[in-house]
Amino acid sequence: MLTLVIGNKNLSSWSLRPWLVLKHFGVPFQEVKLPLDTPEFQRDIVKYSPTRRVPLLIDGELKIWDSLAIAEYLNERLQGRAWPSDPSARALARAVSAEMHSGFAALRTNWPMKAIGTAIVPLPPQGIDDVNRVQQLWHECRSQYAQRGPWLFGEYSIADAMYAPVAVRFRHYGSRFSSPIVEAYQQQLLQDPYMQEWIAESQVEVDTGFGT
Ligand SMILES: N[C@@H](CCC(=O)N[C@@H](CS)C(=O)NCC(=O)O)C(=O)O
Repeated sequence: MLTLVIGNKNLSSWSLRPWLVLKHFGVPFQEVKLPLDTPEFQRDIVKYSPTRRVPLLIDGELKIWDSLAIAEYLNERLQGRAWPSDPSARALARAVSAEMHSGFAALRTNWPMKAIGTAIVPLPPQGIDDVNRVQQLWHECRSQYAQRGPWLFGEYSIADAMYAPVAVRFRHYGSRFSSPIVEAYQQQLLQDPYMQEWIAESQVEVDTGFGT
């Protein structure tokens, strides 16, 4: 049985990504949840992660840190099913996922993920550029792959998991959308039953005061 060590569901955008990959591809796992930004987190995370960060996947003796490395490991266990089967689509899916993983710092810093609630927080120009770029790539992917299914590259892939927290941010901070195609994809991510499960569990955390 795999174990995924994660942070609060309300707050931990990096944890959400591999959690969604596990759920979407039906991989059984158990989760260990640590409350971010608490002394308890600092005490317990050292038992699991050399980087003191979540997420982390445990498979027997093997410990894999970092969301994208976990997603790649799961993809190998799934015989490549977590990326698009078409080589061109697969290359683009990897490019947009890498862009998410290494970029959009202004968006991530100014609009941290909160699954519950709403807020009005103006973005600096770099944050607005990030929002525009995300929406541009969503529009391009959805326009190109619409006939194959409702996800970025038609069928669900790691790329959708990588952008799921952005859909949550857009909702929380009331982002505008550059086109109906972009807004429909945000809704696709939010209405996903696994995302709904994550949001419901986030609400329980908030109601019970789990973490911050
Ligand atoms: N590049 C890492 C980022 C992981 C990360 O920053 N995780 C945050 C939570 S979303 C964390 O563990 N923060 C705890 C801390 O900094 O003390 C990944 O993709 O997994």
